[in-house]
Amino acid sequence: AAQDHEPSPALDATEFVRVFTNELQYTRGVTLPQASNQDKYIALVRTVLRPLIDRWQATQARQAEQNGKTVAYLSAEYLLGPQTGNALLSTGLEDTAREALSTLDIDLDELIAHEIEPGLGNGGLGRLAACFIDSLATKDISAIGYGIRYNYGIFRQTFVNGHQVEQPDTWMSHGTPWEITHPELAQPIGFAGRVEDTINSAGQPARKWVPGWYVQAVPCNYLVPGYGTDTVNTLRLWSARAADEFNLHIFNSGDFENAVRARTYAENISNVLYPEDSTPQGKELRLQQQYFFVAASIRDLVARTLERGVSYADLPQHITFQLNDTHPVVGIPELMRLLVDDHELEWDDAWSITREIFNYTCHTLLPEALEVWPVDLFGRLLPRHLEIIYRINEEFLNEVRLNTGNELLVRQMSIIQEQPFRAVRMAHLATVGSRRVNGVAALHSQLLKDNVLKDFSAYWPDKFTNVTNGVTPRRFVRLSNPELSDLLNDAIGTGWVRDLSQLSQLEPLADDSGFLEQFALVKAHNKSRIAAVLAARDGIELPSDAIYDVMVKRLHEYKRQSLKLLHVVSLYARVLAGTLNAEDIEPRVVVFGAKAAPGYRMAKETIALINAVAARINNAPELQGRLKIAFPANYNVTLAEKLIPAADLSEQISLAGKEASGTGNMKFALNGALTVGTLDGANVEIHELVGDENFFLFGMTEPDAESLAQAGYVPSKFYEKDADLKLAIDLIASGAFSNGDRSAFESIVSDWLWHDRFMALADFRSYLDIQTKVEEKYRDKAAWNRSAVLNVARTGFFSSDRSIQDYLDRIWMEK
Ligand code: 26Q
Repeated sequence: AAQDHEPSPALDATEFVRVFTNELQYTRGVTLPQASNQDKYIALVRTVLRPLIDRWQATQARQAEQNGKTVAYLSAEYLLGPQTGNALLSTGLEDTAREALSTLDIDLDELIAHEIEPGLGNGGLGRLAACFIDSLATKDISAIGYGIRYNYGIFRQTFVNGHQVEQPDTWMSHGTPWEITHPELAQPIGFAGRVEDTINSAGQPARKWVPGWYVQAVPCNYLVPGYGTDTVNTLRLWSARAADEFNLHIFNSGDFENAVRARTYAENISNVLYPEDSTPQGKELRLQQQYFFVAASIRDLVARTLERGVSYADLPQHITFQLNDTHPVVGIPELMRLLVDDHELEWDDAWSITREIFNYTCHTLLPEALEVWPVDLFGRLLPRHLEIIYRINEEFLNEVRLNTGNELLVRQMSIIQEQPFRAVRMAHLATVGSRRVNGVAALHSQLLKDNVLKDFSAYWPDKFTNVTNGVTPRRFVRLSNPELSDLLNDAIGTGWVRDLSQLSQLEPLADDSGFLEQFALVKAHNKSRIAAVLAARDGIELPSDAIYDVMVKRLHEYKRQSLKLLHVVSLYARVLAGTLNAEDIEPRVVVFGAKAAPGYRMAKETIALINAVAARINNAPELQGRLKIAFPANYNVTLAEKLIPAADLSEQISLAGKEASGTGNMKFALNGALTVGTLDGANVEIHELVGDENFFLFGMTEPDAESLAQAGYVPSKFYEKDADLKLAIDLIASGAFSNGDRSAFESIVSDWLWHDRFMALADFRSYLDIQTKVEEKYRDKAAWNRSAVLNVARTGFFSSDRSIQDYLDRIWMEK
């Protein structure tokens, strides 16, 4: 039955050749001998798009007819990654395309590699949105993703003398054949201006927003194909175009040249993705982005639903808006404004509809990552929305006062903070205006209830739930690890691609030495593949027979890349000091991939330090080539797909209680890497599922870390007490990695000794000890491979298909 779901190609090789050459001729205007790689790539995409567009149109017709509930995922980020392979997979056209193109002497893989990935997200949150829309389509759910079509996605990272330098991401410079744009369907989005008293059509006093300027939101559609199903959903990203009215309002006619020039102000809105992913800057343009895409999205879906004859009161039966963090929360007052001001509903009716429609997913625990908007800025840009928020807050706080009589609680729960400046607390607005609030891993959801949103969870215990994150097995196993996929298909059939829980059928094969050897061959193959990729891409030379120890994620202090680095430096320092023989080091390649927010100084210095250490140890004769650091620049989805399948060890070493979930951790485990990790985020659930023997657990627990912080953490005590730690830090401080310049990494060294907010030094000993266990286990190949296979067999839970089912059961379809 599983075989039934294998996509069957809509074209054979002969037809493929015909359509492809036709596209070359009539959309590119070239003959085959004239065609560039860009021409061929576009012709390939347009050929593959045809059957997808047929399915897409059928999906829209079917969903309109069914008239059920549509899930609208609102996210400022979608970190899609390359599209071509996924489209070939879902159309079942990969083999056909390869065969067809080879008859024209074209290498399919070369064309696939030609694509520049749409990097319209920062990291975990944006990639999660991309996995979720994949799963929604695969599960045949009527869904639409809404977001922003940035002209420039996440910056391209380069290293200059080991320091990060950002380059603009020009992913659109040659256009993209994946996008279907409709400028004629643009809708005007207002900003600023004033609010007036007015009389509504029933003769009642009302408020009316008169915006000061407008921008047009142009829908750009992307197809989101399910796997093994006919469903092709839509990802609708909005692009900003200057409205004609724009100039009339701001400039007098007459100054034509300046009026035209001023159009770029409006078009700026969708120009660039903000690269901060943890300490949001309260930039006005960012708030413009948020309102721009949310207002366009809500109007789009509400209008289409009302057109189908649905009444206002019934909107919650037909629409659910899922808020991906607080970035789209301005949607709550926007829907209120739409219902009350534009559609003239009573406030109370509008409010009960709104609170039924929105749900909020929180992705953080760090207080500095919680979004707040100064009320003066907010009120200037969105004056009517601020009024609405004030009224929501007033009524909410009156209710809290009535129910609890606790004035302190009233202040704590207020949507408006007074100190250190008056601002809208977006997480409070989201919680008050949503029916359900969820965290992204079991521990995270618990900590949300205990800390960040504790007053709210005490007040509304049933509002809070958990949905543990997941990743799409299509992209992160089937596409990225074809050799493992073949092995799985032979062992348990092909059903796992749509039902990842079937991986549990592998369990008995963990004791089959023949299977373990085949598994080891796949891993070895993937290591050679990544070694070749890194040699060609970055000029990095690596042995392929070593432990591949991989830490890839955004650079942040709480994630503790510096702890990984201290481990490496400590091995080197001990070899130099003569307390460790290089021959006793199990050969190891430590791979880092990480972008730092451009304004995050400590993160950027950490990058420079990793590169400096790499430059030294990679050529240190004392180490006999047994320890290497590879830090390829510009880690992105394309590289992740090559790197993760090659990993033996997955580094998930955040301070317990700081990483909401993590999703890289899941991708690694599913590809048979063993995790070295703390009890943080979804690591807790991975550890629980794979079993302690198959996971390298270390470090403080969240309560441990909390007590240490309460007791007064003094990192220098750990430095004084631990000779290996001291040796490592002293080596860095001595200038060994900076040509004797002791000042180069001075701020990192003094941060370790005097602040160390995320307690890397406190976990150092435990981390070193567990890494010794890693080496011991790796020497026992059979034991290692057994654990690796058990990681695959026991982590099917982390499919984003399962996450989506949880959203359906606990949030979207919950009664
Ligand atoms: C907000 C306002 C202004 C500018 C930028 C931002 C902003 C942008 C991106 C704030 C946060 C982000 C991204 C957060 C993020 O990626 N969080 C991660 O989400 C993952 C998916 O749930 C989790 O697995 C990670 O643990 C969490 O860190």
